[in-house]
Amino acid sequence: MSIRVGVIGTGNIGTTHARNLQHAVSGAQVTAVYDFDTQRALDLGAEIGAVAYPSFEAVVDSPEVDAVVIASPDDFHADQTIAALRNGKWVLCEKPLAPTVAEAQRVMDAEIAVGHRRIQMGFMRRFDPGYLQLKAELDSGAAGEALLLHCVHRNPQAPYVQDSAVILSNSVVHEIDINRWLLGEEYADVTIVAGRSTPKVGTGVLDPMLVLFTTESGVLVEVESFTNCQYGYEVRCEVVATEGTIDMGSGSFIESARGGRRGSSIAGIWTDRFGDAYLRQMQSWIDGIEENEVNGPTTWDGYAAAVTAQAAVRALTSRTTEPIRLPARPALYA
Ligand code: ISE
Repeated sequence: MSIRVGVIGTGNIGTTHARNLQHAVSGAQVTAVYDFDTQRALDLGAEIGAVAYPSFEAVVDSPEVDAVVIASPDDFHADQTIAALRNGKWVLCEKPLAPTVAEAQRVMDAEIAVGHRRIQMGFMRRFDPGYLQLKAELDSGAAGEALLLHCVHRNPQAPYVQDSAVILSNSVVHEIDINRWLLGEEYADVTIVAGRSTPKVGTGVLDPMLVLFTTESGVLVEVESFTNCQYGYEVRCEVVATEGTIDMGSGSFIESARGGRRGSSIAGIWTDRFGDAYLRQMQSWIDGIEENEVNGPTTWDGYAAAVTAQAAVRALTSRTTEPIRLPARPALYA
């Protein structure tokens, strides 16, 4: 029997997830959608054949829903995830788990109280072919041990991200998670470096900025975050290691030459660059539910990312290196 999914939040990513689940993921069907923009939910429901519900509470309470995708604005993630847990639902929570550590802690406490992992975090880059190849090459040891990562995360525009702290918790959170996963270790500290910002942002917003992490083993992770680069959507990662380098490139696998010019296309938005990863993520989530387990990043990963992001937010104002300290990992996430 198909896993019946409710999608809360039918903006860009919620709609992408709903369409993937309805048309491309095996073992799932979308039975419910909700958005505070009622018409947007009605339009998506009519398009994919799902019922538009009047509230998120009605979705998480529905006997026609087994699992819920939380794709609402970040500030709603914690409460909606906890409500879904308390109604016995499986959850795919879009990143971030929560903008603050306190909210992330509440979610983790709620899942520990349930006594079984039921939340998968929407860190879809872990399913991206480019990052999977990068990790496989690093783990092979052929390039030696990682010493330094150069990361670039550029959005063409991010009008709803007009705050340096939100850029860290909403956008840089991807680098925070993927580099923990890539290197298999936690961070020790973080420093923010910024100079002139683009005139496309308001006064005081650091865009671009460099976020410099040091891991517990001393690997330097440098992240350029630029959310208003104008030219396109680009995510890069180059590993500098003891015997060589490994470069994921920009994920555009085709380079063409004609008319005296050579080049490749550039993604317009994250659903272009990571379309395959979003689909693979959803299939892993549904497959995991069928096996009564979480097949991907857990609430602990969401919590660790929240702790790290909050330390970066402190570094924004302190303008000094801030330590990053995680508590012991709860047994549920061992
Ligand atoms: C957005 O929510 C995403 O998750 C994208 O992957 C990221 O590039 C963007 O900056 C976020 O706002």
